[in-house]
Amino acid sequence: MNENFFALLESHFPADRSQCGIETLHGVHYTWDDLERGTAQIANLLASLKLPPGARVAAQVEKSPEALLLYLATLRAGYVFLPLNTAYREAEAGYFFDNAGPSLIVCDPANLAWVSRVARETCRAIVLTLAADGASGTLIDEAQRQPVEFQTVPRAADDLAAILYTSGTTGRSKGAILSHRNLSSNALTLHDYWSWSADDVLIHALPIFHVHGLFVAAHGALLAGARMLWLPKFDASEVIGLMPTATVFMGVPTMYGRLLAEPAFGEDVCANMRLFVSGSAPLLLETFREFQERTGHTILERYGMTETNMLASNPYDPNHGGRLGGTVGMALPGVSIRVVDDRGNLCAPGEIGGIEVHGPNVCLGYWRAPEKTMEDFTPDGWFKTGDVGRFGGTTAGVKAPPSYLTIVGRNKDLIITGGFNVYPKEIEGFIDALPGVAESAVFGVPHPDFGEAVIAAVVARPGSVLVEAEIIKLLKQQIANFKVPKRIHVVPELPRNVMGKIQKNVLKQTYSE
Ligand code: MCA
Ligand code: AMP
Repeated sequence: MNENFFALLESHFPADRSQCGIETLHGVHYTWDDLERGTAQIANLLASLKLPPGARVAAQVEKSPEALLLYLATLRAGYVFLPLNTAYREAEAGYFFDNAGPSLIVCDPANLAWVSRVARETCRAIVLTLAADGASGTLIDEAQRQPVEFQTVPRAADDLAAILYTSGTTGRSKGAILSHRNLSSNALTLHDYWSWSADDVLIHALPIFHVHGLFVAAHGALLAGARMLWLPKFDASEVIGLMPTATVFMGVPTMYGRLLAEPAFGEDVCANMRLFVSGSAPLLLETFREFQERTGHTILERYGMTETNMLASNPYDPNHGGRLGGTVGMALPGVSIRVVDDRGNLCAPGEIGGIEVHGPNVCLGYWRAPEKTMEDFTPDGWFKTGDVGRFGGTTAGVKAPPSYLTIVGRNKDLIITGGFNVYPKEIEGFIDALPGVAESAVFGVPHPDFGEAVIAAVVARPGSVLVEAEIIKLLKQQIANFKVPKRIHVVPELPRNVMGKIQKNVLKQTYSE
């Protein structure tokens, strides 16, 4: 049996392939036939490039249906997909090219010059382009000349399908290596658990360079043979405009906050909807409750990671239990979750400890980093999430059954801003390298829109004068915009404890407002 994840998706395409699979904001329809033929053409192009077995295909392109086809075609051709955030600047992308060693990079035509140069200096990949409109670029030009049929390349369940980089606590990103089994097991589980059907219509407004948009949302619709309304990016009023014709929406908490900020958003708009899913960051109980009051719908919060795909979810089916705000629900079928204390002993219900996970959804490890894989897996093969939580217990006066997991914090120094992860250490490295900076501390503070905002406290070298706007400008030239601190506080010294460790909690308190 061919365990290639694309073969599974393809076997679920609707019998009538003339139906619409993807519809854009401009009313362009991509039928299932188009998806079949488009992926075949790109897969034929990839095959014609004679990439080595296991080759990585990196994509740093704007969201378009063709960008999704590139992902699917990479799987279909038996290669390994490596999506990159479009916000990454040269130095960031260069690290990924160097570390992952892709054989092919597909980039935006506007970035061709620097991507080609960095590719030459790092991985010597072939570089093709795909424009934001999806209709132009050398990838499309060359794919259009290819045959519209392609025999999906056989893959074993443990063969690599994708590498997704996740920020590392030491400042360097780690590539989570995901197999075809990782993708198929999670997609099949969510298909059943969230009751996907061919009648569903998904509003797809998430970026497709992360697990949430690329896997959870897109796989759900593809596996159900359901139509996707494809937005290049999230825009609250556009989403509200589409909602009366849709049934499913998936978003990060910032998106729910932005929907609620629109006066036009309410029960009428949501009348046709059956499912709202939230994840990637904690959903505030206030947002959960306000959403319920305004729309009559209860958001389903679930919990996932790049390394594990989805691991826990509130129930869809009321017979399995209620959706409890503040919790991330139960371990998904086939996934095991345990909460352990510092010595690795299981915590009793209500007790807080480290969350660990095991199952066919968990990645095979980190790309070319066996020591990091060793660090993040226990000797008995469980993955340490770095999140802290408990089963059961009471949140805001509501007692959760012992099967419900609540995340109460993280034991990793991580900021989640609008669903994107930022590791303070990485940003501190960039700030400390700026002229006139003696040292810095980067931390997160509550933010009404992004959930958390990145903030920095910076100490100047003797004789230097630091200006906030200047530091922000310099950082924007080097790192993705979402990582750039929203505020920089120039301080005479950083608060330290008796051991000399910087007290980020003190900084957080001081600058929370
Ligand atoms: C944009 N900016 C941000 C963010 N996004 N700053 C901090 N955090 C962000 N998330 C910057 C912009 O570059 C701009 O900077 C300024 O903030 C205002 O941008 P705005 O126009 O308001 O933002 P936007 O373009 O509307 O984007 C907001 C967004 C977006 C739609 C919420 O961030 C987004 O799509 N987030 C989803 C992330 C996601 O998919 N995460 C899934 C990870 P300037 O003013 O300087 O130009 S997968 C995952 O976590 C796991 C597996 C899971 O469980 O799902
Ligand atoms: P990433 O590295 O982008 O895969 O982010 C994974 C992290 O996002 C997890 O380790 C959690 O800290 C966080 N996360 C994902 N879903 C939720 C959720 N529903 N509630 C709280 N945190 C979440």
